[in-house]
Amino acid sequence: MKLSVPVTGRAAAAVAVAAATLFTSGSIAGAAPAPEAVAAAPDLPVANVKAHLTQFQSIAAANGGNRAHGRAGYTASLNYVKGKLDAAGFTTTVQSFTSGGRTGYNLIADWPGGDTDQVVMAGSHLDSVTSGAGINDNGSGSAAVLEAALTVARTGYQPTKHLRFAWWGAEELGLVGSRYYVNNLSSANRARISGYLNFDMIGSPNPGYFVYDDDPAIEKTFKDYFAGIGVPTEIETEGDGRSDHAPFKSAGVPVGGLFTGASRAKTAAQAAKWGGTSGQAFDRCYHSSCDTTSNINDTALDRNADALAYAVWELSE
Ligand code: DTR
Ligand code: ZN
Ligand code: ZN
Repeated sequence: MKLSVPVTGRAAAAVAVAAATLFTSGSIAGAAPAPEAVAAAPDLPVANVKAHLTQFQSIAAANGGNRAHGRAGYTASLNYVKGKLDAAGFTTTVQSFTSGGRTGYNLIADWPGGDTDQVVMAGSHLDSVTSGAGINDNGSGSAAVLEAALTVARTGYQPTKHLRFAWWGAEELGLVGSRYYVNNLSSANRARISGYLNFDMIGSPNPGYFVYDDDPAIEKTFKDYFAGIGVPTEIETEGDGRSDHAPFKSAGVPVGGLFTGASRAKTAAQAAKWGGTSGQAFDRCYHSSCDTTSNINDTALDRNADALAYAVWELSE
């Protein structure tokens, strides 16, 4: 089983491309002062996010049908993500741990620059259950976080705060990788994390649009995005403590995130505002072998990936 050794992979410096910046140049005498320059988050092409999902599907097919902790499919998934990040100029670190007698791995990617006393993190678990490829759970979050990171590099974004992206191992065994990461942070490094954004299941086939209601500022950032595109949201109530934001929250880090639903059934009221099928689970293939690339709602994936980018840009500038 090939795993890239824990190295800091740094390719040639990313070609700096002027980030899309929205600002009012100068101000007319007597007018209100010009607003601060606000870096506008770019749109993440959903085709790019789906291309990563296709890779995850192929990886599962070539490795026993899954991408689960301790299996070849997980290692191959990590190598795929790491290879893209190394080529884009990220500093990557592979953190290993043991769970259930098998070795697991977290992948951490730091974007060089920014104030390392103010670290904005975005993360997702990369492992699937053993029963399938885990494309919605959680290839969707992993692919969107990857595409956001690659977009930071492609646009040469240089925010005030430091950006760190993470792909967790063994979430399905009980948030093992993310808890290992948080527990092994010094208190000083834990205090440096100004926020952790979690993305676990963001492309459900019968989607809802749920926003975590943990940190008010992060919650507002996500709600502002969805309000801006005219999509109503609800507070996420199914998952308190059920995904990788939980260890960060327990350590006092402000957290937030997005979710499109798992095995709970969509109500008639929810179907009236979001479309889809009432009385049917948000994801009928949750933890099943049918969680493949055909188990994704492209509109939900697109909207949540763009909301992810919006929040990363807004919270790091
Ligand atoms: N624990 C996740 C699925 C999950 C269930 N409820 C929530 C709420 C928020 C995020 C994720 C979830 C898993 O099976 O990976
Ligand atoms: Zn799961
Ligand atoms: Zn999950």
